[in-house]
Amino acid sequence: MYNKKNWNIENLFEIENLDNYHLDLEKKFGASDYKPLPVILKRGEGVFLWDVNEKKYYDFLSAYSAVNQGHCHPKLVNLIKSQAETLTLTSRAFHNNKLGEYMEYATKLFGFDRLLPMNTGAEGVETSIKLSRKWGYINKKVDSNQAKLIVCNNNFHGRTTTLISFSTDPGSKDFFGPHTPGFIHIPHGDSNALEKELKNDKNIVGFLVEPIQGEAGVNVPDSDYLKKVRQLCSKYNVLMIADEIQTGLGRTGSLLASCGDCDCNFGCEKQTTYVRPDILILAKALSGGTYPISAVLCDSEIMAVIQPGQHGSTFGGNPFAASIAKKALEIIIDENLSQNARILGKIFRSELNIYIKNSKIVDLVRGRGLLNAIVINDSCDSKTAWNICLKLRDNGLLAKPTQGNIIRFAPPLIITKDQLYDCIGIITSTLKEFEPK
Ligand code: IF1
Repeated sequence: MYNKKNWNIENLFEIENLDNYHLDLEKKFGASDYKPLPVILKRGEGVFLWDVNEKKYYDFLSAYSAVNQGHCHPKLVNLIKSQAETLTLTSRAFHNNKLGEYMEYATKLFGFDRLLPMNTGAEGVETSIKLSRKWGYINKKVDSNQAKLIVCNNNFHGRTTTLISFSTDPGSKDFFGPHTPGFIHIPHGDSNALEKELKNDKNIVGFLVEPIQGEAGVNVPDSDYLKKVRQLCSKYNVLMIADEIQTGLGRTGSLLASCGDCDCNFGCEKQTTYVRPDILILAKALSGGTYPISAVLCDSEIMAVIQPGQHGSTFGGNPFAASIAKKALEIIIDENLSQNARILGKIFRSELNIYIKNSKIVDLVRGRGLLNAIVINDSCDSKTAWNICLKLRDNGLLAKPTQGNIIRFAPPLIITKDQLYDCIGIITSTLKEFEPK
């Protein structure tokens, strides 16, 4: 605990207004697992954040796409208040009166038989690995303890010991071994590489894939990639596992990135571009950024492999989380957030492309919906992208670099056209400051 006795009231007042107060406390008492952009936030509403000095910012990270519905969405806040007064946690030792309705709503919305509730995204991915391994042993007669999953180079699926075991980022995995075995790597976006592996090994049970790689720098594969993946997984009787933790829930301009380039809210099974994974993992915006909630969806044949005592979580599926998740999904549908992301994303990329034509500092803009990134024309270990983000902050917009020279732009999906144009103005005028004279 910070020793407040050292400070008299006047002192404390002064310090509260001093940027370094909170920062110093974190520095002194926290772990060094993050290097945040130097801004101390205290309030959020919709697309905006305010720092401790009441400076207002556009949020262009959305807490890594968890706040698709906007900060402190009033419908979520009201629901949280009332559910907090009523019932929060029972554990799954007992039933509660919120879980079933949420499960029905979510499974019907996404078109799967069943939902398994967890908390963090990483737990959702872990759950999908357990499901697919056991499905393989039971349904595919995979050799005992030999189940393998195919994953992609440059993947990001979370931070648990098993998930970092198949990371290809040395910073994420080195010195945290021994690593969990049973993972095969292929390049993202390469269906030929997938088939080559599938042909070779009958013990492969699943292919775990981000439809668009987020942390790797918003890598969008060819438009027919997922379709080919689907066909290959079916051909070789392997589960297609879509990690839509970052790409799902409207972010890429459709309810799921697996919907591909399709305009409908969902119901996209009729659309030619929809690819239905065997296992779908959701998290982040499943709570609108209010609480850690994840979910794994699949059909009965797969879900049935987990029986009582074989998986679970103290908090997963609690009535607080279940009611929040249902509301968070309803907001995405009711407020047409997928469509908004689709339309505004196109504007964002086309406006930035106009800027890039005469730019020496920005190489390209890429993305889908409101998950976008610009690539800065400088080496990965340069400070340029970081310095641009500092300048963006000064100019009232918060974004964060990834991979050193890439800046991700992902505002809440409730952003309006006028706000977006305002932001494009901030971004392009900030970039201009970095163009060589
Ligand atoms: C950090 C990135 C985003 C994810 C996908 C699973 C998880 C994530 C596709 C795990 C989480 C987060 C975690 C956060 C940074 C962040 C991130 F830059 F690392 F890649 F969003 F872009 N699958 N991504 O993106 O979910 O367990 O965190 O709930 O770890 O620093 P989680």
